[in-house]
Amino acid sequence: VRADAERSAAEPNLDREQFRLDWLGRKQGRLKAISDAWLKAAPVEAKKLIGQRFNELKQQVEALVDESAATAVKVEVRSLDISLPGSAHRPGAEHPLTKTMNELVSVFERMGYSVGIGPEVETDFLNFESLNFPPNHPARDTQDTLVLADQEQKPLRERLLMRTHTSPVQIRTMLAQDPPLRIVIPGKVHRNEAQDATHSPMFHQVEGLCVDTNITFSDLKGTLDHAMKSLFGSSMKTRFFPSFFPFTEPSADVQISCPFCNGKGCRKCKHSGWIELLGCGMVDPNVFKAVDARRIELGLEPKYDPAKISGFAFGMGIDRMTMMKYSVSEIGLLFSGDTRFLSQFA
Ligand code: FA5
Repeated sequence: VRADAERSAAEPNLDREQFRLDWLGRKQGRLKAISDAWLKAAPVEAKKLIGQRFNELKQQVEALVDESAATAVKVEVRSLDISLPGSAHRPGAEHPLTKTMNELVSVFERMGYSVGIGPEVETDFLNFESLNFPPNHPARDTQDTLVLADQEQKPLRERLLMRTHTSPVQIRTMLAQDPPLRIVIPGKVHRNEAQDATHSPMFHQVEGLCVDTNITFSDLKGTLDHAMKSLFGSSMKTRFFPSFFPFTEPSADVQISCPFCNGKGCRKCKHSGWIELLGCGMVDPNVFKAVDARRIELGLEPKYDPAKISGFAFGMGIDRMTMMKYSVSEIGLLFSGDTRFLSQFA
């Protein structure tokens, strides 16, 4: 009873340690004194009874000590100083690549385009053959391909590979939908290329496809000029250079006036004032023919007669576009996951 009373008295002052020492201290604690005075000195016939009583007392005291400790934990929690400054949690931010991709996609959405996606593992037919790259044609060498293992026993058109561009999704779209259509397709692509400052074996493209009656090259120019101005600012200029892609005819490479020097000429644009950003062109009639042939194989009505419809397509490298937009010197920084780099975009 005395121990209990003392414990209660000690609690408001949190003097628990003193209470514990007073009772359980090895040299001068009360239990030690009781043990010396009563237990050790007891006559043999009383030892059992006194021992029992002593143990009861000891357990009681220990329970009080434990109870005090539990209360102490609660008291300490309650006594947290809420006026202390908290530790900062920095919120995450959109990756610069995702930012560029989303901005670009929404520019096209505002022009009435819908958004599509496709798989990164493709068939040779969709990645190459239907896009007018015949088997063994040298144009295939322009996109060094990563092929999946154990495909040799399959017919060439069914062999699986990592898509080298987002253009196969043009074919997927035309097999699934009837014209007219306007679609943008963002996604990852893979090529067997060594990494340097501007090349990566995995990079990102945004593909575009517009098919309708009477689509002309000037529609293509106007659309891409508007998209580039929306992304880089209205003072930016575009120019179109003749180029070659098997799936577009005529084809063009689009250059924009260098955003680093405003077209005056600097190291970034090799003093030309222009930077190349994307490939584009009018959909080659052979692509429409391949789509209709495949639609017939699949039991669908052919709808892409090149005598009745026309279209344009484009493909942009989003990694390089992001590098332009945010003055990033190394493509590898975009994939490094280095928070010192990424936190600059928060
Ligand atoms: C194509 O991939 C075509 N499919 C584009 C196209 C689509 C043309 C529709 C016409 C109609 P190209 O191989 O040039 O084209 O690649 C397009 C863009 O991807 C390039 O302009 C460049 O910005 C980017 N690119 C190509 N290779 C790499 C690479 N290794 N690393 C980073 N970006 C790359």
